[in-house]
Amino acid sequence: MGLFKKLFGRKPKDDRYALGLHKSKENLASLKAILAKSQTIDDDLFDALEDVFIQADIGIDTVIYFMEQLRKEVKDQDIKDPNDLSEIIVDKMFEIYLKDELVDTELHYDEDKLNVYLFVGVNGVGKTTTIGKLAKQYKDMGKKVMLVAGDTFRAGAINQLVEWGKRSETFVFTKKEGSDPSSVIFDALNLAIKEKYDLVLCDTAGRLQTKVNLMAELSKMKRVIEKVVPGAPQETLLVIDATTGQNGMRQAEVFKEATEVTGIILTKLDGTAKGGIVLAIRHLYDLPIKYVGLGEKITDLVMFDIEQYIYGLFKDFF
Ligand SMILES: Nc1nc2c(ncn2[C@@H]2O[C@H](COP(=O)(O)OP(=O)(O)OP(=O)(O)O)[C@@H](O)[C@H]2O)c(=O)[nH]1
Ligand SMILES: [Mg+2]
Repeated sequence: MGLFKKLFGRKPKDDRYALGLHKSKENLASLKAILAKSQTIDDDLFDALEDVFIQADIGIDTVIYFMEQLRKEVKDQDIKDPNDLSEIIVDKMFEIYLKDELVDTELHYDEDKLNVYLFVGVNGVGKTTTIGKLAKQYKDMGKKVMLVAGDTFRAGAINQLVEWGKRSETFVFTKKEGSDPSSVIFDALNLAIKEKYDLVLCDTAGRLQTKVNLMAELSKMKRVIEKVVPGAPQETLLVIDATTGQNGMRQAEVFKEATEVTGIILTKLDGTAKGGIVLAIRHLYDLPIKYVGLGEKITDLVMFDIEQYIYGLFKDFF
C-alpha cells in the first residue's frame, strides 16, 4: 500500500505539524487547483507542477529529480486522470525522503553515560533556542541536564542561554565573555563528570568567520570533548533556519565541511511557505533531520517524522 492511502486513512498522532505548517500549506493549495482544472496530463501540467515545487523550495536539483520520477511513474502506471496524480506525488515525496532506507530520527543517547551534543550553525538560525527547548524535554524525562555557554563571542549570548536555563530549569555553565570556547567546554565537561550529569548541550557562536578559523575552532572543541568524554560528542547537530531556504543551505554547507555533522535540526518551519526544504536537505545532504522547530515557545520542538510532515502538508488538501 502506498503512503498516501496509509496516511489519509488514519488519524494523526500529532497535529502540531499541520498547525505549524500553515504557510507551506497555502502554497501547496495551488497544486490542488492546478490538478482540478487540468483535463489531461501533459507537458503544461508538468511545468505548472514544477513551478509549485520550486516555490515550495524543494530545490532545483531535487525538483528535477522529482519530476523525472513523476513522469516515469505516470508512464509506467499509464495514468490519465490528473486527479490521480496527487496520490503519486505524496508517495514519491516519501520515497525521496527515505531513499530506500530507514531514517533514524532519534538522537543518539547512551544510558548510564555522559552524553554531549554540540550545536553548530550560522548566526540567528535558532541554536540557543533549540538548546533551551531540548533541555526541557530531557529534564522532563528525568535527566540531569547542563547547558554550556560556548558562545563567548557575541555580547548577550551568555545571558540568553542563562534565560533558557531558567525556563528549562537546568544548570548553565558559563565563563566570562571572550573566554576561549574550548576552555569553557573543557571545564564544563569536567564538572559534568564529577557531578554525574546525563546530558550536556553545548552552545556555540554562529558568526560566519573565515572558513579556516571556523574549522580550527570547531575541531578544537571536538578534540576537547573527545578527550574529556570518550565516545562523545554523541551528536553534532547542524541547525538550519527553514525560512532562509536554499541560501541558508549554502551557508550551512561551510559547517558541514568544517566538522562531522550527525544530524540536522530545522527551525522556523512555522514561519515559511517553503516546507519543501525538507526534501532538498534530504536529497542533497546525506543527513537525517532529527528535530524541527515549529515556533518560539519552549514546547515548539518536535521530533521529525516524515509521515506526519507530509500528512501535515497535505491534510486539508485531499
Ligand atoms: N518562529 C520561530 N522562531 C524561532 C524558532 N527557533 C528559533 N526562533 C527564533 O529565532 C531567533 C534566533 O534564535 P537564537 O536561538 O538566538 O539563534 P542562534 O542560532 O542561537 O543565534 P546566534 O546566537 O546569534 O548565533 C529568536 O528570536 C528565536 O525566538 C522556531 O522554530 N520558530
Ligand atoms: Mg545563540
